[in-house]
Amino acid sequence: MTTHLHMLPPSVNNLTVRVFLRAAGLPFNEENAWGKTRSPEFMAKIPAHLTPAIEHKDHPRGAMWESCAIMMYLANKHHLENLYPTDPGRRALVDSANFYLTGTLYPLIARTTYPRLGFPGYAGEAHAEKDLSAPQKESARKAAELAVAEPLEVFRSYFVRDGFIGDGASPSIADIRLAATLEFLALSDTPLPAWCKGYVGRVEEKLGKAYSEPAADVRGMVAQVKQKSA
Ligand SMILES: N[C@@H](CCC(=O)N[C@@H](CS)C(=O)NCC(=O)O)C(=O)O
Repeated sequence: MTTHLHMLPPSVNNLTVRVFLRAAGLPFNEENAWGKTRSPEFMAKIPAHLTPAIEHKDHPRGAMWESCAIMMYLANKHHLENLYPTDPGRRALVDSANFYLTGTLYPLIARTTYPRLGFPGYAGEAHAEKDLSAPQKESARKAAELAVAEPLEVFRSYFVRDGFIGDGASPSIADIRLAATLEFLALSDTPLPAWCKGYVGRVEEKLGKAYSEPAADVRGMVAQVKQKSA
């Protein structure tokens, strides 16, 4: 059964599921959701107006969102052991990494990079506050950038070590989520640690075109933003 993916090409949340669908070899089609996420048609299916979102006939509501939950659903449904191990210990590593990423690391990366990408900030964040001055916003952005180092080091020392998350011989859904996320860190002033570069390279080498083809959309936009600010 074909999965219909609503996606935004320059987004790393979306890159995650775009890589996953290709790596899993599942039948899918992609629709660019640019300008559509707040439309009544879209919100009737996906009330959170978020991408990535999939439509799938078997799903109890017919559609769902959240990158990690989408990968978990499809990996469970299609018994994708390599991408989402069933051994409880290995699965715990994968789940823990994904929750830590979406709950702790990603919000910092968003506050670091969204102002530079021109993406909207979430309500209450400095970047989204009209009354704050540019230096105040930059100081908040910089604080988030500096705070990225700690969770990143946790990923290195606890989850990734010298291999892949979940201790398998090939990338899991948590590696797809982390490698995709790291793509945006090319926009911070702090250089990406060497281990991150090696790690993304390892994930990309194992996944091949499944990673590099959709990653080109994110990399192209990151390069454009860097060129403009140079
Ligand atoms: N935690 C979510 C984040 C999804 C998200 O923030 N999606 C953004 C693009 S990066 C979006 O679709 N925004 C459109 C909107 O809010 O209308 C995930 O991992 O899927």
